[in-house]
Amino acid sequence: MDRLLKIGITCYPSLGGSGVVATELGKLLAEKGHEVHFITHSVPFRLGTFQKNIFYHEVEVNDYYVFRYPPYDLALATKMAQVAKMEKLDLLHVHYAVPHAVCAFLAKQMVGGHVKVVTTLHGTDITVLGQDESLKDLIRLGINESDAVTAVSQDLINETRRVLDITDEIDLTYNFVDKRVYYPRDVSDLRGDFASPNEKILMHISNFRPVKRVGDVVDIFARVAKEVPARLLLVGEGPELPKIQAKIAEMGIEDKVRFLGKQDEIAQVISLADVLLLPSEKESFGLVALEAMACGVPTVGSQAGGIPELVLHGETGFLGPIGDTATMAEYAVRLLSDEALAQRFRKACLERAREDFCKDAITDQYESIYYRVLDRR
Ligand code: GMT
Repeated sequence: MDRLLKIGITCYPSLGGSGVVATELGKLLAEKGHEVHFITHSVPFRLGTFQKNIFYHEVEVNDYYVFRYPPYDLALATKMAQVAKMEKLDLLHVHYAVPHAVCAFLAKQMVGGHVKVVTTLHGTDITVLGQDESLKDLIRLGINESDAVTAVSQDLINETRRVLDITDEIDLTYNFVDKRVYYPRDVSDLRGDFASPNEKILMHISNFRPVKRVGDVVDIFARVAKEVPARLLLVGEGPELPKIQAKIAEMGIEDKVRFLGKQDEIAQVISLADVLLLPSEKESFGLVALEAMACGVPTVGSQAGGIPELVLHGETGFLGPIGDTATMAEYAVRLLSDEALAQRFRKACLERAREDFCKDAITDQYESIYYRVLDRR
């Protein structure tokens, strides 16, 4: 067996998929005996209760009067360096190039080159921030100074190379689900609260940012509801929410739509759905579609970014061009009105989540990247 490691993990502790993946990975590494130190501004929302081998170090920002803006990034870099020295960390695994890989680079300068830096790209740093000329050099620095870089889809690797002219190796490490948590839940007693027995449930879960195209979710649903008795459940919070509420009122479909807000028990919530809608403009991976897949729920969505690497068109879901709500609605109707097809998709979803996105295989992949960079010493 390879030696056990001391690993620092930094992520956005309260942010969607990347925070979930970083935290779950840390927990799995700790289960395998590694010592994991989360270095973040608040406790990661999925960390849960006390667990052996897991430590949490809070980044506190000093608000000295000379600072117009309290410098979080510098406080993070300093904390990373302190923890790395005090706990004798082998490496820092950071999620997002900006600011985390750049902070890790600074920490490494303070501690010395023996601490390695592994950076995982999740999308927004490349597809959104990478478009900003003023940030490009900073993102490139974070990536080029990392000892290894991973990305959550092949599409994101291609995009990183294209947008930032990166030529170094980038490892493909897909996101994963824990089948002990994500499996089809028996929600028969809950379903009646949201739909009558003859109605299908369509669901969308996101942070309601413009890239999620939640307006398209509503358009797809309105088209579907003309053909199949159905309800729409919207899960999450975010900047587009008021606009979406207004749109639903304008279309006169409030009685068919429920807003569930932010939910923690995602496996339970997703299990209520017959179809997940994910018509995003950009999506480096689409973790929610994997969570749905693991619960036996197919996705109808767009062909954006890494979604086609996850959702197999015609097998575990259907994908249409971005913005083509008519096509996506047709696909949803097809799935919702053909029980044999729906059963086939459900089975394929469960198999694919278990076989291709299993937590053990992907944790092993990260571990071998860690050993690779440490062996380069
Ligand atoms: O989608 C978001 O807005 C949140 C963001 C995040 O940091 O969690 O998601 C990104 O990382 C996820 C985990 O790897 C991916 O599943 C999402 O596709 C990716 N979002 C985008 O690319 C827009």
